[in-house]
Amino acid sequence: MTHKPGKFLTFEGGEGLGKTTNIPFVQDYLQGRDIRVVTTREPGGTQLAEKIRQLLLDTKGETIFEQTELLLMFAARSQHIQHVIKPALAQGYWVLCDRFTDATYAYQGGGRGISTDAITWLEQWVQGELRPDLTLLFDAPIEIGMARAAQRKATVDRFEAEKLNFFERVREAYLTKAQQNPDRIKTINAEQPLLLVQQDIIAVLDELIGRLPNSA
Ligand code: T5A
Repeated sequence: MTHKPGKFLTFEGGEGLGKTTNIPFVQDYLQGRDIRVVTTREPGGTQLAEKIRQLLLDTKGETIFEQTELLLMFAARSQHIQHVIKPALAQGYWVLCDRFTDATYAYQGGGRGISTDAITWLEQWVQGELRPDLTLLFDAPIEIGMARAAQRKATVDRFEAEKLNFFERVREAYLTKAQQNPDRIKTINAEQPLLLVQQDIIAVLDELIGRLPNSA
């Protein structure tokens, strides 16, 4: 049996701005429209990629150099694409992914200062033609996300331990990417109360669903 290929939706933004909170909400909303959904995350999503995630987030052990960090992100992504994302899309599932390559442009590019050319080369090599169909970018002043994340958990991972100006550069890189890709990346004001955030999300999803063939 052949399936209509699914859609690839990614959730992006700085720390603690509501990606993880809103993915189940989007999942429920889409399932309510009879859309089959798979949820996953990066780095991670397969057994090996989750092990790479642990290495990347661990605050102990030897220094991880920027280049190593970038390559580990794409090593995990390669596994994830081949084992999870592509098979699910081919079977007609919509894939909801907590972070993807826009995070690499923001954190390794903006945050660490790695050249866009290097990231673009790896993106092309590892992903081929695969790009998200839609990206929800949760945006707010970084202090808001940090305060929310701090309320939720006591420990910080290796990225959360970075300084404020690192996260300013991450936010800037995300916003630049959104400006460059206005059709794909929809910026959501994450400073609002959750109810309003979710109204904005529904508006974006309805717009996408409305553009599908036979959606009427
Ligand atoms: N990374 C990842 C890279 O450097 N390069 C890459 O290529 C990739 C893929 C792990 C790290 O990996 C880095 C970036 C990350 O540092 P992660 O697990 O997605 O990635 O990390 P976090 O962003 O740290 O995930 P968080 O779970 O902390 O943030 P979320 O998911 O954005 O926030 P969430 O939903 O957990 O919300 C935080 C708190 O705020 C509340 C929630 O209830 C929760 O308590 N909240 C709100 N409160 C009030 N109003 C609202 N509108 C709210 N929305 C949420």
